[in-house]
Amino acid sequence: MRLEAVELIRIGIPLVAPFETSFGVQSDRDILLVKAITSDGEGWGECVAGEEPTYSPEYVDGAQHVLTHHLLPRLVAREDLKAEEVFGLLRHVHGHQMAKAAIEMAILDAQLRARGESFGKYLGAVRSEVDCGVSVGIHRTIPELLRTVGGFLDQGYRRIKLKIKPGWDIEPVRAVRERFGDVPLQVDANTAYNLSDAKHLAELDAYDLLLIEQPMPEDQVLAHAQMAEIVSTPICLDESIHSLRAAADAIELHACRIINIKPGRVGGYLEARRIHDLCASHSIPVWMGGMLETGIGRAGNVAMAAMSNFTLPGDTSASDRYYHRDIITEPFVLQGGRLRVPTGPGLGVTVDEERLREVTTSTMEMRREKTSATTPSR
Ligand code: OSB
Ligand code: MG
Repeated sequence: MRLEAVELIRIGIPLVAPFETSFGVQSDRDILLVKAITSDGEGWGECVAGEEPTYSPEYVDGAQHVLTHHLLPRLVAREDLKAEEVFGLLRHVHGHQMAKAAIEMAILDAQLRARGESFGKYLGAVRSEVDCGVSVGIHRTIPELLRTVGGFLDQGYRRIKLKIKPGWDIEPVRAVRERFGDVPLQVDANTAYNLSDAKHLAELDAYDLLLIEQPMPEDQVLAHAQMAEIVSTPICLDESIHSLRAAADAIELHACRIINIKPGRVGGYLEARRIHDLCASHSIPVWMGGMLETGIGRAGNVAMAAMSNFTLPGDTSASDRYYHRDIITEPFVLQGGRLRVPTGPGLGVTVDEERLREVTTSTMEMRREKTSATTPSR
């Protein structure tokens, strides 16, 4: 198919509650959506870059810039384009995985919608619904945290993940264990610690956690292997795993026993699938991460989480955990602690055009003929 045009749609949408991590608090999201208009029909992608480069070096304005000036020109110039070629065509642009993932996703969605195949079928889903966990932000007090966690458990979530940082780690874990017994529990530090904190984090070993996610900065892969000698709770990497190569190296170094897969962080669903397969061949369980996605990104993540080696509950929570009103016509609803994998063509969700208009803050269109003629500058 040919990529005739790409719409870059920015939306501003409030979260139902502020979400605090070791790198900051978020109350509203500024999200870049990508609509691919192809000779075979349309497809949607969602860019997971945040407003600021605090989780990763990518941020939403930068993603829009690199798409406009460096990525889309490499794709719209093609007479014939398949989603499977996108990753390779963009290889000379270093980094910018989230921006690359968004356009690959939109093209894959268009391609699959055109042939009536779902994301789940295409990716090799082996189940029709997926177990869901929920990521719980840092709270001001322990009683407030316990109220939030209790509410999520009442809704049926099958696993709780607590965000931690220095000064908010052992106490909240102890309090949740004491109040809620042996609920599946894990923590995520988002790089907030150093190797010198290993003895302190080893205190978490007493609480039977499923894993500790990304305790140290993303480039400190070897330090994670060294921390694993001191901390017996399994270490899981998130930020460090930005490619198949990074995953292979981390596994070889024994830096992690579990991997969190986020398609946006690794350059798209196809690279994410390669990481899934690599992990399966090394008996490394994986689980689906989350980036506070709208129903568009969530649809792809839920489909991928139905693959065989996704054996731990993911951060694939229901739409209402994030947004009062999602931008798809049928939001994701938790049923028995699970979400159903969409079965319709492509992502299998329909954008709610009225809601989309309501939250849209800007739109930009890149057309094939214009793009090939001029190099936009800023
Ligand atoms: O580290 O997993 C993370 C949200 C934004 C950036 C990074 C992370 C997260 C989450 C939320 O933990 C997961 C979700 O519910 O989407
Ligand atoms: Mg994480």
